[in-house]
Amino acid sequence: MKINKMRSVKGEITVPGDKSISHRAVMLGALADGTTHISGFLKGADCLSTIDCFRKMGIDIEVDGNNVTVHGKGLHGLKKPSETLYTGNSGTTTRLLCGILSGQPFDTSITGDASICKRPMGRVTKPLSLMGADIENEYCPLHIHGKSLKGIEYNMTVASAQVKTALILAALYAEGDTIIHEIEKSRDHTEVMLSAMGADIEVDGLTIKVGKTEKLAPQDIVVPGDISSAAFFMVLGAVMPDSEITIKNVGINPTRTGIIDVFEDMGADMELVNKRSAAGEPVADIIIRSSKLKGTTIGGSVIPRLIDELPVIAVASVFAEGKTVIKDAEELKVKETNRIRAVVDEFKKCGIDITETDDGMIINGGKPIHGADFKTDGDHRMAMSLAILAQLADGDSTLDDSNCVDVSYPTFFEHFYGLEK
Ligand code: SPQ
Repeated sequence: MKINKMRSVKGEITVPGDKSISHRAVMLGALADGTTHISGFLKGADCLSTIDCFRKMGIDIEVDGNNVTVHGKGLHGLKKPSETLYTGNSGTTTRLLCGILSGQPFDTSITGDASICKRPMGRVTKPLSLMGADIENEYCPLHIHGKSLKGIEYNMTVASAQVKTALILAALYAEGDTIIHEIEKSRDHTEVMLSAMGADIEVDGLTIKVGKTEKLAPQDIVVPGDISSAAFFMVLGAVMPDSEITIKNVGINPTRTGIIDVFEDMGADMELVNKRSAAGEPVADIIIRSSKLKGTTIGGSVIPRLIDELPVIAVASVFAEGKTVIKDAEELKVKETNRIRAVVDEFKKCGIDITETDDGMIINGGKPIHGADFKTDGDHRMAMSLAILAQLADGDSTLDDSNCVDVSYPTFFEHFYGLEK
């Protein structure tokens, strides 16, 4: 796909629903006793994989536009699927299912696409095994033999919401309390949703305590717009000349707003307006205007709060004056692609001054760049980031695969070109 150039952008968009919340709403809705109504659901490929897996376990799920109705059968109502569960490109589906399926009275197998088969699953299977789980393999396909589980106290070794959530979900089935200590605060949508559903869960800073839970109450879940999708338009609006974008209804849960902190540091012309709460999650509209960005250092506890936004933040830093250092971000290596290597390799094609480091990258911004033929390697976030990078490059650019945006943002290109002034 050739990336058509726009001179400036203006307008209003509503980004699709939050991917992390959409997954959790289906999973927890399936485990609740009764009907959960979800509005604002993200109909991206990853969340549709989650729906497909639960349908294969006997859960009746209706999809009508972005409204989803999940007829939950309770914590003990799943049935053994007759085939291997296929999770597509979705790390969240794969890892969270490990937590749920470890304590079921039946065996299951899970696999996904080529990217999923390369992503490490030992980070969930190992701590789950301490609870008594029996999972074969550390890469997909995984074979899960359902067992009785017991609570544990566990110090996390990576800042990962997926690992944390897998343990929390297994803990709902385990005898005795499970206590999890995070090393950094990661997204807490599972904890928020489970509390609302009446689970035995307490959060105190970085510590989460979960007891065996008999019943989850179904909910009406309103999914806010995904800040990880809004991030592309925050960067587009900031770097394009003579531009202004209003991004409506964006989830601003503090465990997700690292990009807002970084944009403030970089001097972005940005406003958060109309702050409100939607079904337990904070929401706002974000207004972003052309900005004179400056380089910054990004590392430490902010990393889990913006991990998925780092490729597009790297794009912003290309157009910022001075040096940007991204550090403590080794986790980028185990995403849909190695997102440190992918960003560095693709950015170098444009003549960008970028250096790969062990835990991130260093970018010297504010210099002219030229277009290139980009490879996405099927990574949705790389595709969208590179489309924005291409806007300010001299000459033409192409993307080898633009369909991968369907994973998290099927309407991305419609919104992107719809903003041309
Ligand atoms: O679901 P998947 O494939 O892992 O998706 C990604 C993404 O870029 O969309 C990561 F590749 O998001 C993860 C995120 O990086 C979604 C997620 C969640 O919903 O719990 C948590 C993060 O992963 P992790 O490993 O840090 O817990």
